[in-house]
Amino acid sequence: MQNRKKVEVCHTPSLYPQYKKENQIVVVIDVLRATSAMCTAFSYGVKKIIPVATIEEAQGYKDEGYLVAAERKGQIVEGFGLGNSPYGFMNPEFEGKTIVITTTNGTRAFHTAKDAETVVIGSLLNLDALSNWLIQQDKDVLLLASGWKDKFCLEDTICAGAFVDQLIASGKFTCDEDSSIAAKYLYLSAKDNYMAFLKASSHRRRLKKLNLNEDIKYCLTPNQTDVIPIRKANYLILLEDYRSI
Ligand code: 3SL
Repeated sequence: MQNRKKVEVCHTPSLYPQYKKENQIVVVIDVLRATSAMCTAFSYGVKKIIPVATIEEAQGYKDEGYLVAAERKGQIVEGFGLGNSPYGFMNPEFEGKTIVITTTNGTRAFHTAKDAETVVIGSLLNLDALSNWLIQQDKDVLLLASGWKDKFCLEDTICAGAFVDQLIASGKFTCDEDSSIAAKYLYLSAKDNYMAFLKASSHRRRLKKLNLNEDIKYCLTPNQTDVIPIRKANYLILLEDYRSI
């Protein structure tokens, strides 16, 4: 039998040192809402995204004339016109543009994996496209959940579990860590109605209080795009652009 690759789930950025391995593909996941917003931006024609960790860095880019999105506590940071809502990125004027973004957890997780050889962006929105690509790579995969301020969160775990499910079903992957097995079972329990399953989840409640229910519904609707954002240096581009460089 062919040597199967490992798929693992890391539930928060601070656990990453215990999961990282050489030659592994890291999938950064922040379903609500950073990685969903990034996938949406690319699917609406954005050319490049520069994730930055701090508001100060974001401000520096803004001062240089960049288009900058900044979110903290689920809201647009004062002084920035754009936050983390996927709907904010459905803008034809952004086609071909570079966007700088900072968010509470998603951009932090992206930087946590800075030493990984390959980093891609995952969400429910690009679930099938990214799963199919991962299955073809013949490399171990680590699904890195952004969580909320380093705490476990349900929506990222469920999304990670959906990737685990597809990779295992391909017959090319195995998972023997409890973190991946738990993610897969949570996904199987949630998949028929993500909204209902996540009703009591902390971030869904947080966003609902901010009247962001439409964002939640959108982010929890799988397979709305085929984009695969991939890291090059310190920024993200589309996989197809990466291949043609
Ligand atoms: O934490 C993040 O990166 C954000 O996605 C959080 S929020 O959905 O904008 O509140």
